[in-house]
Amino acid sequence: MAEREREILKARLSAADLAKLERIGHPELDKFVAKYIELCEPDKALVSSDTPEEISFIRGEAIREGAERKLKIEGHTIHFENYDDQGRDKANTKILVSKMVDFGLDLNATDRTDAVAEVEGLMKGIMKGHTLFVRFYTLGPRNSVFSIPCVQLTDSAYVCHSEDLLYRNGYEEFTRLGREAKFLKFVHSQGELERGLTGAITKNIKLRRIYIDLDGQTVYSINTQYGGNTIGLKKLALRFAIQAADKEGWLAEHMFLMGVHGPKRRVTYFSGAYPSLCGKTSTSMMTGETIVGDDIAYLKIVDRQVRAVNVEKGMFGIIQGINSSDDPLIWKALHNPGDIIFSNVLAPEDGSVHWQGQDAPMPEKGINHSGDWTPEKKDKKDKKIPVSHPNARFTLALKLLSNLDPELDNPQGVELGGIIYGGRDSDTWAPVEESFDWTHGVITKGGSLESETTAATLGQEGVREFNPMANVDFLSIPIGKYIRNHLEFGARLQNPPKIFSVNYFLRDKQGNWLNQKTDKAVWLKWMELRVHGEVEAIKTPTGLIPKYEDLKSLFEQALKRDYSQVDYLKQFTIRVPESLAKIGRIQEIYKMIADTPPIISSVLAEQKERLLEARKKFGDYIAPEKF
Ligand code: SPV
Ligand code: MN
Repeated sequence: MAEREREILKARLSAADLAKLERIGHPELDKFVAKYIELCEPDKALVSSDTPEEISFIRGEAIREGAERKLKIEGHTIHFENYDDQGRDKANTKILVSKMVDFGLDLNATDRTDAVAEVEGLMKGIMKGHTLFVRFYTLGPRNSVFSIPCVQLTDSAYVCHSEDLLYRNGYEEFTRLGREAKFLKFVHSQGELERGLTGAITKNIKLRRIYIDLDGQTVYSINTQYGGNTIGLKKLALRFAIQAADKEGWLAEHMFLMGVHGPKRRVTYFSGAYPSLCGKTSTSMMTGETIVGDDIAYLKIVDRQVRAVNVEKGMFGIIQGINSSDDPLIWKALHNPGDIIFSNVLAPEDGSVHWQGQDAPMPEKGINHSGDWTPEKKDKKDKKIPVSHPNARFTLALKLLSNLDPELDNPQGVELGGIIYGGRDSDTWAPVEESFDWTHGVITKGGSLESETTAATLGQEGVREFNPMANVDFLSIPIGKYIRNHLEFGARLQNPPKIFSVNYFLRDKQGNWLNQKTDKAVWLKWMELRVHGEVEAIKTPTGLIPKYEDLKSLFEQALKRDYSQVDYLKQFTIRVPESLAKIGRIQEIYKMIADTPPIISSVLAEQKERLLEARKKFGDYIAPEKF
């Protein structure tokens, strides 16, 4: 270790902890740790080599610091953030670039030199009175072509606790790789804390900054506590992974990964990309299937097949709406002993928790994301404050779930049979539809994904937002390039996974939902059969849809429910005006995006032609039997 770094580190680290860094022996790592110790001035720093004692000590620190409180079920804790810090801060999350690039869409990029100077200025002395934790993790399974080593510096024991649940510990991997390790760097500080009813909360929300330095492969996150802003390995690392994937010819996606169980014990793996709050986690948790992951997957080509891994090993899931009938497996995990963090839900005095959409009577009072709470409490805009925040979450390791797929840690990943894209769409897409081929799927499904805004995000409800591959919030390369990479990826495959769309949010003209939450179990079974060519489909202008008889028997098998022809007709009628309007919107967007692959406009134009033809023959709303 260089003398200068040794001096700085010695002042804040125990001899044993210094030795942990020396065992890795990576000069860039030493420099990184020393630099931020010098700048942020924590009272002390701890290096963890991932022993159970260290991990349990840090977990205890989260409680001692006031970031978490114990609940009555063994292993459960509750954590709160500042009332204005309970979601991803898109405005203050910026990607730093040394040369301005035309990304096609506004990705909130800014000049690197100025932004680094700004954020480092704000970081001066920011950890005074705090302990800095130095932690090692890997994205993806260890010792695998998929894995990416990461170093997290944070003064939050809650962030460490969350990462211990969500990611594979990486100290061993760093010692194995030594100075060969090419790693991603994350530095986080909660900033100055305010102590109140909800614990130790970040005070200076106005100085919240989440800066992703693409050239420096470093993320700065300060004055925030919400996991999506602070847990470096989650969406912050995804920006780097997308860049690496772009350079190396693979895909880094906002996708679940699950095993769908077909006839004769066959398991077919699917990945699925949906914007936040569109049913991604609940799909991956369908009863009867097995989960590999619910949020981020890496896809690589091995022997001309797609193999995929879950980047994580835990779940940071939305808790709103989780109840014993719709999500029985999560519900069970949340009501049994185990290491679980609840955030921004209601904590009544008896040590239980309560959230919106739970099937239990609502408590009269308690402490929630807004502080002291009763059902009458209103916010500054005179709106009733719900019992829990719409983005309230639970964090747990997947091993707590009874439906965990055995392949989670397979360093080779799983072979992918199908890819699903889903958004919140009240009037256009059918509940499930297969694309004609890879290119058609990339362009008209993933690349045309839109989602209607919900009450969970700021701004107007029901506005359609373009969100290609549900990954737009995390892109770090030009959008045209990103889509092109998908097209080229498919061209290298012998037998590409089938691409499907799903829509759980279809309504009739009166605004009634056309599906029940559990219907997705049937769509999954149908897609599984399609991957193996075991069920026929109807060819419509927009894709391939199920036949009534097949769904009827799948509803019977999977849900023990009768499925009527009337329901089928409502759900699968081709809605020509809405489909044409959608193509129009998507065409307009791609026209404005530089470097759009020309095939996008021809595939969309062909789809439009097919719809116009059909309209001539059959009118605006066409029953599937017409095709
Ligand atoms: C999402 O919003 O898509 C999440 C949670 O998975 S966050 O970590 O905030 O991205
Ligand atoms: Mn997500």
